Amino acid sequence: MTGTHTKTLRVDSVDFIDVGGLLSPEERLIRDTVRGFVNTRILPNVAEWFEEGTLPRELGRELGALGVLGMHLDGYGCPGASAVAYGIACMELEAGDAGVRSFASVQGSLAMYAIHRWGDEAQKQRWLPALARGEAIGCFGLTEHDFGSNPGGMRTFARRDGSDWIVDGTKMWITNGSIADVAIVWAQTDAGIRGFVVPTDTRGFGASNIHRKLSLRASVTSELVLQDCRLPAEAVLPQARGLGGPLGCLNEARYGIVWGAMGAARACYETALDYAKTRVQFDRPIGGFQLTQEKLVNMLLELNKGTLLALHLGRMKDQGRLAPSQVSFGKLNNVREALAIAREARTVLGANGVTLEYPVIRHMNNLESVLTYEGTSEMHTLVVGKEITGLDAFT
Ligand code: TGC
Ligand code: FAD
Repeated sequence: MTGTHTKTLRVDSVDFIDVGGLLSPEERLIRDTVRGFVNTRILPNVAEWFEEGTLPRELGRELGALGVLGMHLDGYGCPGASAVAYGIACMELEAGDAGVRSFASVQGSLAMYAIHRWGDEAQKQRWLPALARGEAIGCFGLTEHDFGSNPGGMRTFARRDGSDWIVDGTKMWITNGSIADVAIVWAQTDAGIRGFVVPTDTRGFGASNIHRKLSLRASVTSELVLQDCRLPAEAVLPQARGLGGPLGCLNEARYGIVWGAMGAARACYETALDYAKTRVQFDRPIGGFQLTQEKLVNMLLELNKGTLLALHLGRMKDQGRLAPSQVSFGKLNNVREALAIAREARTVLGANGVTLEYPVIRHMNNLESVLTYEGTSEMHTLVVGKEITGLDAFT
């Protein structure tokens, strides 16, 4: 009878259904290595960075040495890891802080991926090895003040002047903007949307930081201004034409968020579970009250389901059969559930839940940005809605 054996099986209180058991030894090694880095380098410092509203620039080189910048890209000094391995790294980084995962996402999935996917050989040689090592920092300028969810309406314009390009326009909410060495800037042209590789020391390029954020504070967010910014002909990404150029990059970063959100959720759940076992009210640990147990179990269900979903989508991506709408499915579900977990965890901690002494409210506030960037939850709902009905409800 299997029933008697079942009693002796050990069940983990976090990875309850043993999603970790589905990982290869190499994937587990990557998980443990990134987790170790987060435990020693990020967690002891991140509350302070968050409070100060900074992220140390030198972290770029450290993340490069860790091998997580452009880790799913091949060649040019990139590790060529699988999509699952990349996702696991995102999950572990975001268990530290979404700002750190954002740094890696923007560098690897947006700036580096754009060059890797759409660039020519010279652009790849010039930028990818330095970006992989974290010696150079990249950013990705798509959003504008008046064009967030609808980037196709962007006003930034690039016109020809002889063989050169002259770019004018403003980009808003750009992660790493003011610390970047190179910006991937998307602009309208007479022939539709094109992408440009812009060294940030180009005359006419400027970046200033956006202050007073209450979310993703351990992350630099900037406004980019391009004024009569003259670029040589070879600055354009030759293979990218139309909105599919930037949206193709977003698929990569959105996929990383499917995993990353579960890292933040795990950190919140673990904190709430520990707290519930030790915090005493009415002469007993609050984890002994039925209402607290229901909260913890609901968090556990969504954490494990979301992690399993991330792994499933990752395996599909590695097999080359993950559609953009399936990435939207994952981002929509996992960020929504991570936010719900963070909010529930916050209640378990009572007043302690509102301080930076515990990671929960930091993750909770970060997840508000994660819900919005890389496509809002509404946009991803409409992407999935369009896929299942065949009807476009965006306009
Ligand atoms: P639509 O007509 O549907 O499509 C235009 C062209 O794009 C293609 N396409 C895609 N290609 C690859 N991947 C995708 N996910 C794609 N979605 C669409 C499409 O096939 C078409 O190609 P073609 O060749 O036929 O021209 O475009 P639309 O204007 O109706 O817009 C659709 C919509 C709303 C889904 C899209 O605009 C969208 O995704 N909006 C959200 C914008 C967004 O996500 N912005 C993110 C900015 S970057 C950021 O937030 C970084 S945060 C960084 C951090 O982690 O810190
Ligand atoms: P809007 O598009 O104005 O949307 C406002 C609300 O209206 C949302 O709820 C939206 O879902 C809803 N809405 C809009 N249209 C519809 C519709 N058709 N149907 C239903 N609801 C609709 N961008 C970059 O390019 N690069 C970056 O590196 C970057 N980093 C970011 C970092 C942070 C911290 C943040 C907060 C944002 C970042 N962004 C970046 C910008 C981000 O991608 C945009 O904020 C996002 O795409 C939404 O655009 P918006 O803020 O203009 O909101």
